[in-house]
Amino acid sequence: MVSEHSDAQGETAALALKILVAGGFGVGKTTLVGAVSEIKPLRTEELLSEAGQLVDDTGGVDQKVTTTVAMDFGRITIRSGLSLYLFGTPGQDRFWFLWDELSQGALGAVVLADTRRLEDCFPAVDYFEHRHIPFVVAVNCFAGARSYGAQDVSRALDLDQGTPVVLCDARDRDSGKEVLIRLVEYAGRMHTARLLDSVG
Ligand SMILES: Nc1nc2c(ncn2[C@@H]2O[C@H](COP(=O)(O)OP(=O)(O)OP(=O)(O)O)[C@@H](O)[C@H]2O)c(=O)[nH]1
Ligand SMILES: [Mg+2]
Repeated sequence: MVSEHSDAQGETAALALKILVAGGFGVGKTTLVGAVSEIKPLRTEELLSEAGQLVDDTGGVDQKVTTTVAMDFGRITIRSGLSLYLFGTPGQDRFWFLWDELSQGALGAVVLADTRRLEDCFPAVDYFEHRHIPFVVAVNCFAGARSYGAQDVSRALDLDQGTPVVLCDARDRDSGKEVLIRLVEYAGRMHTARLLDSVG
């Protein structure tokens, strides 16, 4: 989704870009969208039910009592005239059917990762790689998790060369904003390169 509109005087063209925030279960997607959003984020949280315990793998996320069942939505202005609409995906496998709809028209995606459960973000990495949607991997540095460098994570996930890996704290607004800026810059470069390829 890329939309442009002018203000009442028709002077400044505002650009709104759609960004997905994806990753495995309980990695901090809802937290990130809530931390950076300048509007009250829309959430679709439901209590983790006893029935769900059979299918929801809460190992490593002991404190977690709710989960996203449809999406998170928030908005952030990166700079004057450029805002991002953020769509947080549900983390659990049983909501995969929502991803195709959510990713329609997205400029790019943030794949959040937790180094204690790195394999949980493989499906998101695969999803965006196959669809050629530019993404950055943002390692949410939970307390108690051994710290790995960006290079280690990039190697462990077997990322294509150039795919940015950023360390972040999903609870921190500035940190989250930094991740989004990296994504917008990277996606901009990727789209320009593709455009040049297609005319060259
Ligand atoms: N210590 C620490 N806790 C965090 C951090 N980010 C999120 N949390 C906590 O981790 C839990 C999971 O966060 P959520 O934001 O709900 O994760 P999610 O990825 O949206 O989860 P699902 O939608 O269920 O897949 C919450 O209890 C957060 O308070 C972090 O950076 N550090
Ligand atoms: Mg969530």
